[in-house]
Amino acid sequence: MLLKDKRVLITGATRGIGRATALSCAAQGADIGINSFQDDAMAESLIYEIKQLGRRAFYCEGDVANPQSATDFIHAAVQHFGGLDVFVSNAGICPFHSFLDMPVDILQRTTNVNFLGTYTMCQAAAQQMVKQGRDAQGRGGSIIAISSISALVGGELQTHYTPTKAGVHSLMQSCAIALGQFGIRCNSVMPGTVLTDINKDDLSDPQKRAHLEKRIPLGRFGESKDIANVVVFLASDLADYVTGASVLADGGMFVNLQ
Ligand code: RM4
Repeated sequence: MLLKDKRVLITGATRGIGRATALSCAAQGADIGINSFQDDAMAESLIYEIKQLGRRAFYCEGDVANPQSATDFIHAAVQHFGGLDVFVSNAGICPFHSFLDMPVDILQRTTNVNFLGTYTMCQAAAQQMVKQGRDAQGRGGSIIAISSISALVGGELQTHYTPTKAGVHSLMQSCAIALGQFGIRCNSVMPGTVLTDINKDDLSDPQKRAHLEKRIPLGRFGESKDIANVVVFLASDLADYVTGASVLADGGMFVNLQ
């Protein structure tokens, strides 16, 4: 039980990487608080699955692009669990679109969800962790943000998206410095191409799918569970000396030039 009795909060938790992370953390002994945006049925089914694993769970609906959602989510954690030990900022969108005719509303929504949402959520989580103080082992908490391989490389249809993932990566580095004095660790995970709702349409193009798959030395796209496993490690006490790090989980895609 790598996460026994830890209180873990996850944004965008009802689908894909977020859902896999919630279930993996619960399977490792954690109680789970979930956030999602207007996805109540999926949230209720996830709450049921977590409780079937014998763990506590609560759901706090909210749009991460609205800073009030951060306040509400942390308040709910205090109400239900007395606080939190781990915060996972996972919520993100990637509405693929060409650069030259990128509508401002798509650019703004992507920025507000992926970067502003991560910033305000992690800030609210850190404020509560600081208020809680360190535990008997001197641990102050673990904050994990889901960045991407796209923090390191570009995408023709992702000019609005890749900068947000680079920003998430950089935010965790700076938060690691700002929060180390409180014993709070901050790290990012960089998934490669993981099959989820976010890229279902994009990867329905057989040529693009084959191009990407050919670039992966392990020969397969990632699954949400592959990323959840990395989050469990960073959330656990096994990562006690890991902060400011970025863990690339991409099947070798990034390094594979030739
Ligand atoms: C990831 C990466 C994947 C893409 C998703 C939407 O960061 O760019 O290739 O499918 O985003």
